[in-house]
Amino acid sequence: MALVPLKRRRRAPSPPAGPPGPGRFPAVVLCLVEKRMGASRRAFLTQLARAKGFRVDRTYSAAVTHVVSEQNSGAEVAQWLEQQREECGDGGDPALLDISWFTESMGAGRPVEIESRHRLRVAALAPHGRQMAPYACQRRTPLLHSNQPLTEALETLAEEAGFSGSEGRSLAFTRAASVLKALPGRLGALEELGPLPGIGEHSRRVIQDVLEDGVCAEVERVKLSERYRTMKLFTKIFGVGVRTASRWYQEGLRTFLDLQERSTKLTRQQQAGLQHYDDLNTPVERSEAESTSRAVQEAVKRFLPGASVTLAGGFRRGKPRGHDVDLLLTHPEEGREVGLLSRVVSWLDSQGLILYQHSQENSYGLREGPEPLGGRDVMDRFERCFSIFRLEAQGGPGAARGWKAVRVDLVVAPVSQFPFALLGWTGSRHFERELRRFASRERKMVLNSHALYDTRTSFYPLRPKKKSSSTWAWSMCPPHRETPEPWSTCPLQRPLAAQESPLQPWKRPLLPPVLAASSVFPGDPARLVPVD
Ligand code: TTP
Repeated sequence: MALVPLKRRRRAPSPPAGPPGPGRFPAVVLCLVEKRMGASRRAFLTQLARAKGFRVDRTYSAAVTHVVSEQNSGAEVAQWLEQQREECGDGGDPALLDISWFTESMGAGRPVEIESRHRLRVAALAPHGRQMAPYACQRRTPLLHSNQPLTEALETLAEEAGFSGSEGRSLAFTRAASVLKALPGRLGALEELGPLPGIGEHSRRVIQDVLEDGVCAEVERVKLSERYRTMKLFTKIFGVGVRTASRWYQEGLRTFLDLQERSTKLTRQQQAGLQHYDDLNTPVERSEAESTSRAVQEAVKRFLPGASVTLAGGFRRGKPRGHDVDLLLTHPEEGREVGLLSRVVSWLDSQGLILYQHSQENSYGLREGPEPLGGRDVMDRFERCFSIFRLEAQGGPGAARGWKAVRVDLVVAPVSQFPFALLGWTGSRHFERELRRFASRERKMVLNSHALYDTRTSFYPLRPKKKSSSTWAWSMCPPHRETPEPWSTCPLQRPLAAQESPLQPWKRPLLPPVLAASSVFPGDPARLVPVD
């Protein structure tokens, strides 16, 4: 390629900003990777391509169809792409090409057909696979990834297995999907997977079918099956779990009309769920989650100044939308949070903001100790309120009537348990499950949303020592820029003296053994994907 000398010119003009229209080839949008190519050469190539009628975008977006780089490996460009996707919050699935494709296209005056010799080898997947950590909580999983059709197929089977009560099978498909989400690029062939952990025979067959035919017949059959469709319809009602939906299905119920005609007995929660079914199954936007959080903050401030409200769940992981809003309430002084929830909920109710609510008391006793090692206690015992808010509609389905029903969970955590609550409520469910499995199998500890216990020495809870502590669980909920309070005010930011311990009557709070955070969890959980 001798279009321009590789040597850098003294002043590198940046490529002309903005794409000028669709160009002569509307199906092709180029983006050139500057790394190794250099700014001046990139600017020159951009101008050249535009002169020939190509659209060349300066920054990456989902519109880009061809990413061209020079002297970079496939793995490097795949990593670059992942970063761009995260930055622009946009997906896209462009071809990753070597400069040879660009040179030939310029020579031909049109985009030449992409041949395999033009493609960058992202077969770095196999080596990556061999290095891939076995637990999902040890892997970096980006919000947007390149294997959507594969993970969707596996997750459909996971969901179906869950509907049939086959927890083991459901978990196997979920694990396989989670591994694919952590791959650095798009999987082109099954062989590229190599000996990846967590992908069993059945999942491999599904992957192969999707890679070869674009769909997997088994998945398509499941999606069309009456049982799957009915279970999906019913479990999307707030308050209806797999067991209830399954019973209704066995009784021959298939539609909401059936529920009505057979006078099916519904709980108050299910009635509310059915009444607001459409709204509750419309994604909650981040702006809606934030305005919910502000409303709760205002109420909290009225009754307990200094208390904090933290947005958790998928939104804390960076998702732009979710199915509900999870808010954690705490106060920097242990015990001050008691009684707060009922006052907040009553006030919000009096303001006409609550359509439905039911609360549950805190039932966690530190004396009890945790579940036995390997126990499956994923539910926490914090005081909480399951509610449906009446939120001012900001466009969308509720715009005509002016409001929208939104599911909100309010959870109160005493400050000594707050780091664990925040970690537990950040999710995803699969991440949490894996974290607990890691704790139990690899560290002989028990982690839940209240505490971390060392079962080798005792069942005493370990407490976070300070922000910079090497406790791995603590390090997994670092102060994130999106996490406002209570990190700035939280006393746990400094080491607590034994007498300050909120964990009385434990005689002596055990300090965590040295567990290097980096060996466990290299990334920031706030940027992890939901894998459930
Ligand atoms: P969810 O709100 O159920 O899930 P999410 O926010 O990840 O998903 P979406 O984006 O679709 O809204 O739960 C958030 C996390 O909180 C979840 O990963 C596990 C945890 N959690 C508990 O610890 N206890 C609970 O009772 C529930 C409902 C969730």
